[in-house]
Amino acid sequence: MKRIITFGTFDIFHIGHINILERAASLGDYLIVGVSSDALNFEKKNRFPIYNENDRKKIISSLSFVDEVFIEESLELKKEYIIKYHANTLVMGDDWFGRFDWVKPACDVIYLPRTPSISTTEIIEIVRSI
Ligand code: C2G
Repeated sequence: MKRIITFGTFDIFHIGHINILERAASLGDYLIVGVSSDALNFEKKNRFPIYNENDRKKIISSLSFVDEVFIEESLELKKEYIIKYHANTLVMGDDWFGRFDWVKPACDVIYLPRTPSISTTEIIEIVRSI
């Protein structure tokens, strides 16, 4: 059985998120998703997500092609999560291209193209400007 793992914030859930999760699921038999914690987001982006981690986790858990969801507390723990969840392949969007190659002894790494013209940041900017 091929186990896929992927990570993300998935704030203000949109079609780009669905597309990458669907494509990640299609590469294996079991999809595990690490949802970035609120604190990790603050560290990375200097702002808290619009939806809190429990709500973001609940949204991702409700998708039919997602099998298991956990909260990702740190970017540096990638390899530990991969081992803990027995993942064979790490899938990330290509905005992260090359950034997680260091986990490669633990599993394969695949970067998939992002869905063009949509992002959480753009949605926030559009809503702000209305
Ligand atoms: N994504 C995409 N197309 C978009 C927007 C996002 O394919 N138009 C993908 C990203 O490439 C990522 C996933 O959707 O693989 C989640 O995106 P974000 O919520 O922006 O995740 P991020 O904050 O980059 O967190 O450990 C890594 C981090 O947790 C990733």
